[in-house]
Amino acid sequence: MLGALNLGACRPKPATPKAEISPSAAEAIFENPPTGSMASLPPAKAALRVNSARAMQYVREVVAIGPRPIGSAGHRKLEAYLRSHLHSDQLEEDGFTAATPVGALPARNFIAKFPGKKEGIIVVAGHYDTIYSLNNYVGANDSGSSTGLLLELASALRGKPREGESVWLVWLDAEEAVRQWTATDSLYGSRHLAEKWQHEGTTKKIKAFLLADMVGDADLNIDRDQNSTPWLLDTVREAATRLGYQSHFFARTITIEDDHLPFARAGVAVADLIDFDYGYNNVFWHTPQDTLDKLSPKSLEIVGNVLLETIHLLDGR
Ligand code: 1BN
Ligand code: ZN
Repeated sequence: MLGALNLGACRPKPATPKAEISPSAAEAIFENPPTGSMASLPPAKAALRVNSARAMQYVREVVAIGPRPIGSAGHRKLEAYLRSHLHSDQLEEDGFTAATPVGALPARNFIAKFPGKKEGIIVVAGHYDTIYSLNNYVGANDSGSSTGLLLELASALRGKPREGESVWLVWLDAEEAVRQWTATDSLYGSRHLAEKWQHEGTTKKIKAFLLADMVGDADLNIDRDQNSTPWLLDTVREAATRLGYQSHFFARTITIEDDHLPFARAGVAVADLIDFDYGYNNVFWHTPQDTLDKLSPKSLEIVGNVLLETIHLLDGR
């Protein structure tokens, strides 16, 4: 949707709150980083790291299922696949009905919980559905990469007691529009979960919401999104710089509507890590050319390790 995307200058520029975020929510997000966030000492223990080959294997297996739009056989297969990998991870299933332009469709978010010793929750999310009706579309990057990378993060976190905040990994459903991207035909899973968490009192415990979307492109250039929270983007940049990956981050500034928005509107600090330049001028996006051959395990490793390093930095703040 062109209305949702503003390809801005090719260099980072000061971010300003977008009109889509209410002034009060924006104020809460932009002005309330966790106490001492910028000046604290690094935490004692080293950050975890991902296994790039295993991450790529997860992506391969997800993509081998074929198209995964809501209501499809592929979607049900992927749900079973997620369950089989996450059953030991305090898995919560958040089933709901999406009211779409083509009628009511079953949808489901998956939440795997890795408890920490500190109060608070760091969320890492990505969507697992593919676009609704396009023949021969397997969505290797959008959404195979986020689905597989989150599974790898689960593998990295599993069985390792956490000193910091709890980490919740969230596989969001029904990000894609069923007909055409509008406020009501998109982001079904994230809108549902943000409302549920608000209701349950979870929102106020969330220290940061990190979103990964389209993170597998071999030519990795994560955009700086102006709907994300500046202090959290700065933390991501610091993590990337510590790992020597800064050249893959934030050379271009864009404004994107994605699964982070419902949480931003609820006052949560959010960062969308998305590479919205998939092939020259994004030509592979939402086309049958979104296939595995365009992806690289190295890109999954870069984003995965930057996410883990970001969690590590947040743990110490
Ligand atoms: C990202 C991947 N998005 C959909 N698939 C969100 C988006 C929607 C990005 C409209 C740009 C325009
Ligand atoms: Zn998409």
